[in-house]
Amino acid sequence: MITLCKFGPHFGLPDASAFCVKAEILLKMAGLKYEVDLDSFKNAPKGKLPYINDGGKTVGDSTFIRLHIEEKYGFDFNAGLDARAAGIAWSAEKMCEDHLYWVILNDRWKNDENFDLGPRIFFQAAPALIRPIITRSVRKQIVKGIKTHGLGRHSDAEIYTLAGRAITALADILGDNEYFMGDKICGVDATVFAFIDAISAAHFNSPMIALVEGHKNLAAYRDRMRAEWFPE
Ligand SMILES: N[C@@H](CCC(=O)N[C@@H](CS)C(=O)NCC(=O)O)C(=O)O
Repeated sequence: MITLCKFGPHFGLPDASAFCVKAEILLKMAGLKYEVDLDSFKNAPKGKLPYINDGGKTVGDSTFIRLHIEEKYGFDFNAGLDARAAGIAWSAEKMCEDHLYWVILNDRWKNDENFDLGPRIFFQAAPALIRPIITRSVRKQIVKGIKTHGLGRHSDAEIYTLAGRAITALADILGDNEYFMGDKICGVDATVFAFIDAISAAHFNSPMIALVEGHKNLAAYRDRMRAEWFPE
């Protein structure tokens, strides 16, 4: 049996982390049975979620989970894509994970109002006496990480200019397709959906909502994917 370790649904999203949503869709897409564990962050092999335990083997990181499914179960997440399409799909996936991810972090962790609406809940389990210290220290560390990455050195206006270009690029690749790369679902859909859904979450206040809604095809794709993979 496969166990998927993730954070759990928050903020009106299937999971607080887009990487966990991606991993869960990949498991579903491959038709694998799995159970969910929301309480094992402490055992994460890379200190991050998601990870899976598959019959005693632990695999950390959503992309390595994908590779594990491909290798162990022979499922081809690129089925039907030629080399050029597979290249575009991989580039789009990494633009979501290594670029838009930082915009999501910036929106949720730097902005005071969004921090109170979102990440602050992760510290509720900490003892009341030290909760403010832990909350402040982790928040400071994450905001520093966004700066170290580089995105955090831009003004908000500059960040949303860059993010807007990335959203437009995704909307342009999607075009009138049913799925991201055409009429058939493939691995990249798990990632693009997860990040578009997270970045446009109505729970938070962000210009990203209007940027996504401004692309009718992308917003409709997000809604279709949500209905298909998380009907609950
Ligand atoms: N490259 C990883 C990224 C996973 C990741 O960044 N997870 C974040 C949540 S979005 C996490 O677990 N953060 C907790 C921490 O850093 O302490 C993947 O694809 O799974």
